[in-house]
Amino acid sequence: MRLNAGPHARAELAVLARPEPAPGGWRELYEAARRRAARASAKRRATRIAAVKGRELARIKAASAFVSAKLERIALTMPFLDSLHPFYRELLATMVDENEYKLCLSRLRSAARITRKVAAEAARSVLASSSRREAAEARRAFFGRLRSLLESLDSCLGMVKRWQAEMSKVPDIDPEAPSVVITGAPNVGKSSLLRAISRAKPEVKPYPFTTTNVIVGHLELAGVSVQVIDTPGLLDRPLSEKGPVERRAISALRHLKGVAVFIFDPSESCGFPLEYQLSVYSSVKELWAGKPLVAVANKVDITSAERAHALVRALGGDARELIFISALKGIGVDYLLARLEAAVAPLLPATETFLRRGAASGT
Ligand SMILES: Nc1nc2c(ncn2[C@@H]2O[C@H](COP(=O)(O)OP(=O)(O)OP(=O)(O)O)[C@@H](O)[C@H]2O)c(=O)[nH]1
Ligand SMILES: [Mg+2]
Repeated sequence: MRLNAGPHARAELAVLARPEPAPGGWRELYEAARRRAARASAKRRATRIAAVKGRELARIKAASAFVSAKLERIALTMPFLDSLHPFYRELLATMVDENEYKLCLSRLRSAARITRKVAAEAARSVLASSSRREAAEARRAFFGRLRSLLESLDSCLGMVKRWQAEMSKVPDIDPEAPSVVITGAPNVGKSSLLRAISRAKPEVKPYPFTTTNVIVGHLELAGVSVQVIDTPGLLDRPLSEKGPVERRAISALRHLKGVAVFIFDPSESCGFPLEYQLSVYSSVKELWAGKPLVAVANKVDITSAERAHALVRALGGDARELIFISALKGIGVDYLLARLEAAVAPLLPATETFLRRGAASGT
């Protein structure tokens, strides 16, 4: 069962998922327009001037209708940044420059308008022409203008194509539903945990920054399917210095709801000393303020007692709730799941809670 997926979130995702594919470059669009024009006039063998004009008009109309509709569809099916949920808006901001994005989409829309205007002018010239040659010249002039217009859009079309490729990697997350957000320094075992508790298969590698995007899996907690979000590793540096990959994790911590799992690697085999991981922990606590957070010490299978104690000492009061696990070996994972269930249950909508109680009591 999908939990509390608001209609607003669904509509956004549908738009993110199905944009009108941008062409590889201006030439692809131009050649497609020429083919439409050729097809539109294929059956019109004309010799008399009126018929010749009709054929040229059909070519112009077919090409301009195709180009303007295509440009408009591309612009309109790209997500409208201002109305996106803040989580998606911030996530997309790591992939696109907002100003460049808006400018480029508005250029596509105005190019669609200009195409129609230029076509109307060309049509008037065709109608006013007094010979076959004049009519053909008016049509050629139209295609010349169309060609330079599309040429001038080349870099914009290329950008849209790149943005669409990036956006296709954005996972289907309902930002209004409770999530389990897995976070921590790089290489500590976040993706290994997602693998251990869901059917998702994120990449796991023995080096930092393997995960470069937010990844979603699903987990049944308290009888309800809950989203589990794996995030890129965080470094201990100010927000202003964070690159796009880290900022994807930040957008999840800032805007998603539910419970966060902060993973420590006290064995330090991740390559980040404990002290460093503790600084990352402090910044995550700030970002996730007011929402439940479960601290986890991973890689218990290779952690010395001395390193484990060092973490417990450094955490002070927070160590009371620390859970030792091995995501790789499955040690302590059931206990962690029970803790997550207890943390998520109060966040579930009242109807869900009611249904679960009913099921438990056999009603
Ligand atoms: N011994 C041991 N190794 C583990 C455990 N969990 C993860 N690892 C190893 O730690 C390395 C990093 O694991 P990942 O799951 O990719 O870590 P991550 O935190 O997702 O890394 P980034 O995405 O790069 O931030 C891999 O070599 C894993 O096999 C564990 O419980 N025990
Ligand atoms: Mg990872």
